[in-house]
Amino acid sequence: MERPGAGAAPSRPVNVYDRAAIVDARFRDRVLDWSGTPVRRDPAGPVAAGASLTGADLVELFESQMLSRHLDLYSRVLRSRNEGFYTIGSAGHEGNAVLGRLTRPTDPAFLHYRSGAFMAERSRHMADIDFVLDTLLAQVASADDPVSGGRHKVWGSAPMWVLPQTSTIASHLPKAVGTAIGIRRAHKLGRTPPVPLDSIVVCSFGDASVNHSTALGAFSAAARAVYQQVAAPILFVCEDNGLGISVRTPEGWVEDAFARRPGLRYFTADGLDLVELDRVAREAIHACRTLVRPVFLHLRVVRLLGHAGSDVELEYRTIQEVEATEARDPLLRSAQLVLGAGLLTPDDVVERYEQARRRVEQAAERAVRRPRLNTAAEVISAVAPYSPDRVHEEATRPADPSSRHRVWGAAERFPERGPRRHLAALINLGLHDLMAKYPESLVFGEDVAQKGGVYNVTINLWKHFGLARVFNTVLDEQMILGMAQGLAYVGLLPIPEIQYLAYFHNACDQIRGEACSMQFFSRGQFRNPIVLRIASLGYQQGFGGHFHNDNSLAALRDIPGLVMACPSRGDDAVGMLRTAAALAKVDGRVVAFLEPIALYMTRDLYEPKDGEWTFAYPAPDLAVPLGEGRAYDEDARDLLIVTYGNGVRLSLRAARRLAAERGVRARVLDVRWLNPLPAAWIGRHAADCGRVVVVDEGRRTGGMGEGMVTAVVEHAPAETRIRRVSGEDSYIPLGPAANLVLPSEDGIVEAASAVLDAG
Ligand SMILES: Cc1ncc(C[n+]2csc(CCOP(=O)(O)OP(=O)(O)O)c2C)c(N)n1
Ligand SMILES: [Mg+2]
Repeated sequence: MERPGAGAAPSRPVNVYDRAAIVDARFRDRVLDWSGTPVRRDPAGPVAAGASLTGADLVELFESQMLSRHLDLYSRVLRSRNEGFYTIGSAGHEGNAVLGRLTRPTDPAFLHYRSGAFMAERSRHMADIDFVLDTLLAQVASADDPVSGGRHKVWGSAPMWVLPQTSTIASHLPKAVGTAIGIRRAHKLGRTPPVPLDSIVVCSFGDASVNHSTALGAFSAAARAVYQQVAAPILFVCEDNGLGISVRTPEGWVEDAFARRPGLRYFTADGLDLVELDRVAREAIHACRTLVRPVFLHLRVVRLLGHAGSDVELEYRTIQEVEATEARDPLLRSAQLVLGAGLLTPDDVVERYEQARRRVEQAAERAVRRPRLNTAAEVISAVAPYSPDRVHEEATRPADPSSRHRVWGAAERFPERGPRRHLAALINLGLHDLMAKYPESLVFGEDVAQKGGVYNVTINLWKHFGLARVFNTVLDEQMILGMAQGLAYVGLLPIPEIQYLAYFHNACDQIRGEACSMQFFSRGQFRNPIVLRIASLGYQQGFGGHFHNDNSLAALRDIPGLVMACPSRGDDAVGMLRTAAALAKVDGRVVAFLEPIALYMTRDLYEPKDGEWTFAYPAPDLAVPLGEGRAYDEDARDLLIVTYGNGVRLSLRAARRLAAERGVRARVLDVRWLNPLPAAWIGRHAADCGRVVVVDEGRRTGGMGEGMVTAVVEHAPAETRIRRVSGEDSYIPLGPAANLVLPSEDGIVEAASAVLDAG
């Protein structure tokens, strides 16, 4: 459909759907048509009576706005040439330049995807950064993109403390709150945070995003912190354009939902008017920084050029509405301010606008010639860094004796000199030693402090290390995991606990979408090392039903870069915890440490009171390296049983029966590390024995069994015979029926007989 674009010069026929061309042309036309009388202002003085903004500031802000706009316009050109791959822009939101200017480049920023002008302003502080070229390198997915190395178009920069965000709206809010709390917490613990102590955290998002449960949890946690006298200097910035793609935000909703919310200071400004915005943003930033508490800055903006380049706004908005919105273009408002204050003439403005266009065009032509990612190895190099020697060295480095003495008292009371204990007790002792070794470590979660956790695993930690290091959190798993990421960014070592595996699933995206993707999207420039303990798996004799016996591992297994550890006995757990902490410290890794609840208090293996499932505490210079499993009865060659967690104890019992009933000697492998699986090691043992039973407490579909069978297929001779015993594709029911859907000793013996009898 061709007709003269409304508002564009009639001599210039344009496609009514090409709003970018229309907005672009209208800007120049309106500026050149300007017929006001300037009131000349000294660039060094206020730009209007009573304004906090000077003329010189205004001109620079305006330049940043124009650069951001041209990046949006050119993203469409690159897209049409199939050379650019991202067209979500900042048009209409360019007022956020003010926040880029008024905050410091050391104020950590978690930004909305419409933050081009913010970035342009923040980069003014940085001599070595070419914001325009860097943005274009990201748009064209060049390997030279300084943030993600061509893995995504994100707003991010290590030197400017802008942490790259994923496209999942609202998912960045919990970690932003965690960072805000972490800065002072780190200082309180005697650490030097990587940013000044009076930093604030900037966290921006759209108006539709405020409704997301992830966002609401973060607002709640930040506001609640005020009631606990916990410093949480976070500046929430809601850039309210009234739309979430095509869905309207009801008039007045954001204001009414946040203006009177306890614990949040609310400010609002016309985000199109740099003079008003500068005044209000100064107040909001000042309040946040000096009161050290959360502030909600509500900016009323517009969205121009649709949601993204592919969005045809006219499908859900009338042309009149679109034109009325375009008439409110913030660049036109800034131009009017600049012209009205006599800082530039209309010709100057257009000249600068065209200069910005040329700068973007020239940078784009350079960007498209820069290298792309060419191999899978290059892409994944940022997913899971691993330095085995350094990790092992770190894991086996004991805490200095004086800090151990402080925890345990005399050397005779060091736990390695104590009796054999069950899993829960040994993990508890291991955590004490880890906290002694790493003064920057924190243990937190629901009920972990005075109560010591539901299963006493964290008992007494708070007495030794204080409530600043061992603390109960708000009951929100997304916030616990967000807090972990935020604390990690300021140099702390988070050891959060999730009370049950089912409740990890409740917040999985914080690990899947956020924590584990950070090194990928920042080429390792930002890391969020975390040792995440989760009480897991089944076999509580039907007690508590599914939610306390969750055996679903699929959602963890496929998270790129996530290490999964699952000890079956206390000494292994301690050694694996040491490696988990070392992986976090050395390589910035996220480790999910799955603790089988049913084994926490288990003491016996074969007979009541045999005490064979209690173990001695390993000396502090011992650790279990990543990927190293444990083999029981390595000389056995009749049968191999490959398993983990509760399956280890079941399999050892089944092996004893097989020996007694059939005279068969079975070797049992506890893989210990579920991801990455020690596949070649499994294959080697399978080759030795020729017959394999895989015992997987997880579900038949998506549990660990599929991976363990694949390990045998890929790493053992083709004639190796395999049977699999696994959980059913079901939730675990309450009461004794639980055993019907979980692998049993009988089931293992049966599978073993089948594989042995199969010839
Ligand atoms: C969790 C999640 N759900 C859906 C989407 C798809 N999506 C991307 S942007 C968007 C609308 C966001 O609107 P708003 O927060 O107002 O920001 P705006 O784009 O208007 O600036 C949606 C639904 C997403 N990115 N993340
Ligand atoms: Mg919106």
